[in-house]
Amino acid sequence: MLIRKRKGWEIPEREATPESVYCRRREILLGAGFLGLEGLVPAAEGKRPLYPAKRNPEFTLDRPVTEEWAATGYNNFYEFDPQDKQAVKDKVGSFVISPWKMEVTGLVHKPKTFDLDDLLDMFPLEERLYRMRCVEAWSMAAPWTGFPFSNLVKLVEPKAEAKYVRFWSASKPKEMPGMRSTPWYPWPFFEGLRMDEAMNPLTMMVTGVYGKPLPKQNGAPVRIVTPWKYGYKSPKSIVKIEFVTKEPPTFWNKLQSSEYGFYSNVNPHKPHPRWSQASEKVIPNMERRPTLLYNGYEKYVAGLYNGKEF
Ligand SMILES: Nc1nc2c(c(=O)[nH]1)N[C@H]1C(S)=C(S)[C@@H](COP(=O)(O)O)O[C@H]1N2
Ligand SMILES: [Mo]
Repeated sequence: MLIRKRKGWEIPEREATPESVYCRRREILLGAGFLGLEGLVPAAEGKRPLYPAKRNPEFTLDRPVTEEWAATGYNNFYEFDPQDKQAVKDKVGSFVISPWKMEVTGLVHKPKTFDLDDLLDMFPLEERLYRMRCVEAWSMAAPWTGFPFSNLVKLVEPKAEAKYVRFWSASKPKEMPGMRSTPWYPWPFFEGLRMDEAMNPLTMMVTGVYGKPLPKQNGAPVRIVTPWKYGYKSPKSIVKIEFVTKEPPTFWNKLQSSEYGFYSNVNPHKPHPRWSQASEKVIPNMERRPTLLYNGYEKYVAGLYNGKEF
């Protein structure tokens, strides 16, 4: 549900209410009528608006936020089009994203299948400005909305043997023309993170961008974002998450292990076998900028590694 940008005076209780309460949209909208907000919220359901979520000021950028038309019009989502990034947005029309179930299973004490609506009610949403770097060397910066993935991990209570997390994207060939045109790919798209990477405060479960629900081409209705890694470590349209003991296989590693490792941390000093990673091209104008180690997130993630995991 989209609403116009509110002015500060319109929701004084926003300041008076703890964030955790404010963002739970099934909370009764106390005083909404008094404040004249009936037209802005689905009062009949007693829900609060999810978007736009309050921006977390901790995450700042060294560059402008990519314009929305560019970030939602230039996409890697091979299930829809494995060649033309600008065509993905035009091929997602048949993709059904509601209802949506996401199963969380494996080595956990409390496995659970979430309905997307329930997931949205579970944790307060926040907006974060993150840089994003594709292994192909294009980059952008987007205002993602979601919650720390660690919130979900804690909720399902991983067992001590759980050392890695596996992710599976949706597999709906009837709705995904790129899957049909590339039957030789090992569909569905699958990815993974080490447990400490999954628990890192940077790792976000994302449901929105630009103050609205995620567009389909950006991974609706729910994806992961790991901004210190190349883009393919941020799987889109997730249907299943599994906690496992061993390092899981990943889609691009399975296809070409010499070019795409499990860690895939952004590193200007480690060239891709077929191109340099020393600089990146910022969409949409493709002006060059130097690539940053861990995409500029060294202070958050360098402690996870011994310096060799790239
Ligand atoms: N399921 C799935 N997830 C995916 C991909 C994909 O093809 N399929 N592409 C990845 C790659 S290579 C990148 S760079 C990012 C792009 O995200 P964006 O289109 O939102 O910028 O999504 C990642 N997640
Ligand atoms: Mo990518």
